[in-house]
Amino acid sequence: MRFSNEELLDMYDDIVLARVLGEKIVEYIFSGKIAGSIHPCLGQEAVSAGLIAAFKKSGIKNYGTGTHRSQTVMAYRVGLKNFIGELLCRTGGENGGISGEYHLTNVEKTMIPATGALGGTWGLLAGVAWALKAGGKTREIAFAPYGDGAVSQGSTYEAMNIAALYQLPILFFIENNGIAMSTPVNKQSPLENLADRASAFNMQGVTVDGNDPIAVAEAVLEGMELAANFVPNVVEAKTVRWEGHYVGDDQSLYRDVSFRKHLDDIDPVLHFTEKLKGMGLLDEETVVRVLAEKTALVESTFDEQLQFGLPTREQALDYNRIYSNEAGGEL
Ligand SMILES: Cc1ncc(C[n+]2csc(CCOP(=O)(O)OP(=O)(O)O)c2C)c(N)n1
Repeated sequence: MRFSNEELLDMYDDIVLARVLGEKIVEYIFSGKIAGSIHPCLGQEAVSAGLIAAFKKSGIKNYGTGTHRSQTVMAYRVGLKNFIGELLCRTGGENGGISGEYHLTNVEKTMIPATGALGGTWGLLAGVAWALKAGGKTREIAFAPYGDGAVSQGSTYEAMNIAALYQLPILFFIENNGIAMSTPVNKQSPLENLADRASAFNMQGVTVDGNDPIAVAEAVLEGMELAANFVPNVVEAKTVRWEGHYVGDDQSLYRDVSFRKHLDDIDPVLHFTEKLKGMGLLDEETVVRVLAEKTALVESTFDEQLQFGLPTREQALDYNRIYSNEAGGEL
């Protein structure tokens, strides 16, 4: 195993943070603290924890985003406070409340925004990878994530083709949660593993258990190392979406929800907790403490960010903050 005991405990911190953040987001949407629609990450926490562990360990700078369910990855890139501020569209957020969750941007912090129309982000990140290579950067890569539905957009194949042809430093990551809105994977693709599409571009494609943060972290570490050596590749992590597509979506209208009676069987947080207990790294006291700490952190950060106001009309419409103005002069 590549991860030290300390790193595994850090991974545990992140998987618990992902669970707490996911649960609080659902709770706060229903209580009206958060306005708008968010895609809950519940059930997919091992993916976020594994990604963050790989990012921390690799020593490779990666530009990108998270999928619209990996809120903890976005928070990792810009900081929890700045992420939650943006989620609440408050002026204390990373972009002063004008980007919201999905368009969070700070290139210095490696946070590249995702496109609202699915399919664009991989192309955009292939462009980032091109710029890194053209700029002579070493050990800097683009990290391009998508869900199982989004990877079937035609533009993703253009991005994979260009990446493979020009040997760009990019890792394409598929967070396969088994369903895209209401369409299960087996109704969208004839493939058992979506990473197999990589072979059409002469790239390596690896599929791992997305409910196991260590498996995700190991595969992503290897994928990042390849990308840093100008070998673009694909990693797919298979997991399960527990909730509706967005908070408030009644998934029983399109999906057999009987699996929810047996969530313990597939709960990534529970399984990782048991694993670390079995290794003698965790005891019940630490489990209780970490949960309490993460809950207090997330709650206090929401409370703090709620003290900030919403952007004014002038701030929201300030084109100089929305568009790059590298050409100089005021727009
Ligand atoms: C081009 C385009 N079509 C449709 C949508 C609406 N939409 C937003 S998320 C989503 C489902 C994406 O599924 P998947 O990629 O599997 O991610 P998941 O939501 O399961 O995490 C859809 C269809 C969109 N944003 N862009």
